[in-house]
Amino acid sequence: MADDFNIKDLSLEELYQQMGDDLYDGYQEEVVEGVEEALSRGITPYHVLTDGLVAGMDIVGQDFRDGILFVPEVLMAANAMKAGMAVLRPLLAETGAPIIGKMIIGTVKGDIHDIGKNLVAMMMEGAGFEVINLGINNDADKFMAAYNEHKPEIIGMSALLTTTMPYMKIVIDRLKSEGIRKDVIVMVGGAPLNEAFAEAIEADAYCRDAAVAVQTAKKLIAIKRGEGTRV
Ligand code: B1M
Repeated sequence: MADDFNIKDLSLEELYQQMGDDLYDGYQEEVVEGVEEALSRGITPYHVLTDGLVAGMDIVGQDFRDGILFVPEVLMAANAMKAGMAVLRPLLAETGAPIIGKMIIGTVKGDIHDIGKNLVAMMMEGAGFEVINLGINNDADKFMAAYNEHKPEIIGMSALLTTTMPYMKIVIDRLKSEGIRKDVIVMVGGAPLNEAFAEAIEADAYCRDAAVAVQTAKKLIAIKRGEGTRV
C-alpha cells in the first residue's frame, strides 16, 4: 500500500478496493492491515472475507483466465489471501457454538488449489462443526484412512480443475466398495462443478460456496439423524 494515504481515511468501499489491489499485487502485510482495519470498523469477519478477500480473488481469477496474470503472480495473490484468512479464522471459529458434527475435507488427487476448501473449513468450524482438514492432493487411500480414524458424518471434497474433478467419483466408488457409502454424507464443491456433476457421481450435495456448504451440512445432518429437514 502506498505511504501517501492513511487507510483509516478510506470509505469502506475504497478500503475493499484497496484490499483487492493489495491482494492482486500479492502484498501480504497490506492485506492483513486492510482486514484489521475493516474489523476495527465493526464489519463482521464473514463480510470482510466475502466482500473484501473473495471479491478481490475473483479479479485475480479473471485476469489469470485472460492471460494477464501468470502462475507466479497468482501464487503471490493466493498467499496474500491466506494471510488475510489467517486473521479471520479464529474469529470465525470463536462462535462458542456446540459441536454439531464432524467433517473431513480435502482437495482431491492432482489438485493443489486450497483456498476455497480452507474457506469452507473455516466457515464450517464457525458454524460448530469439528473439521479435519486433509489439505491438498488427497487420493482415495487418504480419504479412507481419515474416515477410519475420525469417523466423520461428512466427507467434503474440493476440485478446481476439470481434470481433477472426476477423481471425486473414484473416492465415492471406494466408499461404496468398502461398504460405508450409506454411512457418510458426501458433499462436493469447487468452481468447475455443478449440481448435475454431483448427481452423476452420486455425491449427496453440490455446494456452490462456503455458506451453502454450511447450510447443506446442517440440513443433511438433521435428516441423517432423523430430525427432519428444518435447520
Ligand atoms: Co489455478 N486454475 N491452476 N492456481 N487457479 C484455476 C482453477 C483456473 C480456473 C484459472 C483460469 O484459467 N481461469 C484454471 C482451471 C481451468 C480448468 O480446469 N478448467 C487453473 C489452472 C489451469 C491452473 C494450473 C493448471 C495452471 C498451470 O500450472 N498452468 C495449475 C494447476 C495446479 C494443480 O492443481 N495441479 C494452477 C495453479 C494455481 C496456483 C498454485 C497458482 C493457485 C492456487 C494456490 C492455492 O490454492 N493455494 C491458483 C489459483 C489461485 C487459481 C484461481 C485464480 C483462484 C482459485 C481460488 O482460490 N479462488 C482459479 C480461477 C478461478 O477459480 N476463478 C484458478 C477463490 C476461492 C475462494 O474460490 O476455490 O472456487 P473457490 O472456492 C469456493 C467454491 O468453489 C466452493 O466454496 C469456496 C468458497 O466460497 N468450494 C467448495 C470450493 N471447494 C469446496 C469444497 C466443498 C464445498 C464448496 O466441499 C464440501
